Order: sequence, then C-alpha cells, then structure tokens
Amino acid sequence: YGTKPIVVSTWAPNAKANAEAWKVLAAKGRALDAVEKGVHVTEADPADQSVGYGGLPDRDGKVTVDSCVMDEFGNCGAVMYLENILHPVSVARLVMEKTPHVQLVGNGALQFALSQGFTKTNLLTAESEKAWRNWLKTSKYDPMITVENIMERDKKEKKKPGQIHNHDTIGMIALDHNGNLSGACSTSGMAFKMNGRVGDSPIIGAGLYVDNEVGAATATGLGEEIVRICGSHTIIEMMRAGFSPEEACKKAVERIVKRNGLEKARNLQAGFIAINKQGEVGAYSVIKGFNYAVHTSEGPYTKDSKFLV
Ligand code: SD4
Repeated sequence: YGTKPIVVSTWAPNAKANAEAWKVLAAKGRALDAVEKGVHVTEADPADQSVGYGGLPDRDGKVTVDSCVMDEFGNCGAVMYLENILHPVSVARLVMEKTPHVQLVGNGALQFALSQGFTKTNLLTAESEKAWRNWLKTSKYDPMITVENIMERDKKEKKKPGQIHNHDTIGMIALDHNGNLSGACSTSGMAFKMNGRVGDSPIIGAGLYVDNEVGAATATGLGEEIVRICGSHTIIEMMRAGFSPEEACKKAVERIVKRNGLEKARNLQAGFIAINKQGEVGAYSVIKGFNYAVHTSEGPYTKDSKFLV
C-alpha cells in the first residue's frame, strides 16, 4: 500500500537528508522544495565522500560535481562537471527555473552559479586529498565495485557483510501532500574518475526521472551501466505499464545483468529506488549491499534492497 507524503533516498545514511526534506513535506510544502533541502544535507556533509563537500576528486585531484532536479511539471535542470560549488542541486534548480536550457557544464555552469550569487567553496577536504594521494601511489583505476572489495571493506570497517559502500550518491524522490512528485540527484561521481567524466547522476532519464502521472525513480552505482539502459526512465515506463515500483526497479536491474552477463554483473553495483503516484516504494540492486531510507508520517526507516545476483 502507499502513503503520502513520502520521501525516499538512496543509502541508509541519507535518513538525515530525508529528515530535512520531511520538514517541508510535513508543512504541506512542495516536493521539489523538499528534495532540494534534503539533498543540501548530504552535499554539505564531509563524511559522504561521494557527494559535494568532501567528495573524492578525479585522478587530477579536482572535485567535480554533477546534479539534477525534475519537478511535477516535467521541468528539469542539471549541472555537470561543476567545480567549487557547495550546493550543485540548487544550481541545477536555477538552470531549470531561470534559463531556457536543461544542462550546463563546467565553466559555463560555474559562471552561471556565480551570476546567481553562489560563492566559491573548496570542496576538497584534507581527508579526501589524503585518499587521492594514496591512490596516486598505485593509480589503479577500478570503477568496479567488486564483491571481493566489498568483503574486504566490510572487514576493515568492521561492518556486517553488505553494509559497506553506504556513504554514497544521493538520489532523493518525494511525493507531497498535494500528490505531486519531484526528485533530485547529486554526486561527485566515481572516485578518481578521468577528468571530464560524467556519470548517470545528472542525466535526466538515467540518474533521475519524474512523471507526475506515474512516479519517480533515481539511481546510484556504476553510472556507465545506468546510462546505457536509461535506468530511471525505464523504471517509470515499467510503472506506467502496471508494474509495482519494486518490480519496475527489478526490470531495470535485469537489463544491466543481461547486457553484462552473470559473471561480470557479480562485480558491479547499480541500485534503483522508485515511488509511484500512490506513494508505494520499491528498490532493487544488482548485487547485495544497497540500502535506502524512507520517511513518512509514521516516521523514518531504512531498508536493505533486494538484489538480483
Ligand atoms: C556516478 N552514479 O557518477 C554515480 C556514482 C555513484 O555511488 O552512485 N556512486 O556514476
């Protein structure tokens, strides 16, 4: 069954971002305002090394961020390869609201942000710089989130299996008091990526999609795989065809697994969350370890996603 209002985010630690979004939803505010406010929390949190401030840099030591928003009218805006801006989600929103365009990248996006009153912030924390300098010693670029890596990190961080990799890209989707849907997504992308690399997160249809008649979906994980199947848009179309949010997310995951084959799929992660117009929630991921956070009038909870391989 569904419930309204509701806000859902990728990754359990984003419960604190949901709490902020919930304040807007509980006051009968607009879903778009809720997801923007919510995503701010994670963007400003240095502990999340995949988003905004404290994000891990690319292989040249630059933190570049990607973000997008989509509202109940099908309006959308995105920024990509943006540097030195603390809240890219808000710049994405202004691209949507104040320009005739959908996407601004790099220096153009930065100039637009500055023209709108944003100020420059160094997003590279000492922690993340240290991680980068460590990485430079081997410069091994392995964007695959392998099962072995996960087990190793679980051990190191003394976590229960599958709990790792949980400070990550935030995708947030919400259904407000008026029954309107919106979503936002924000990331610093894959750690130590090639300079200029953009993943799924700011790509409308891949990292995020909202159709106010149907539902909203967003993604996390290996962006290249999510872009290849237009992940979030695929989920919306599956829900339009009558599948539940969970079934729809599973369909998207199945496409990734089919394309890669089982063996390769065992070594990559992509996770999706979705809500439909009734406020039903669903999620699915390629491998174990993905989780998500939900907040409704009954309070917050987090949940492990089902997975395919
Ligand atoms: C990307 N999807 O840039 C993002 C990264 C991510 O958890 O989700 N990391 O490909």
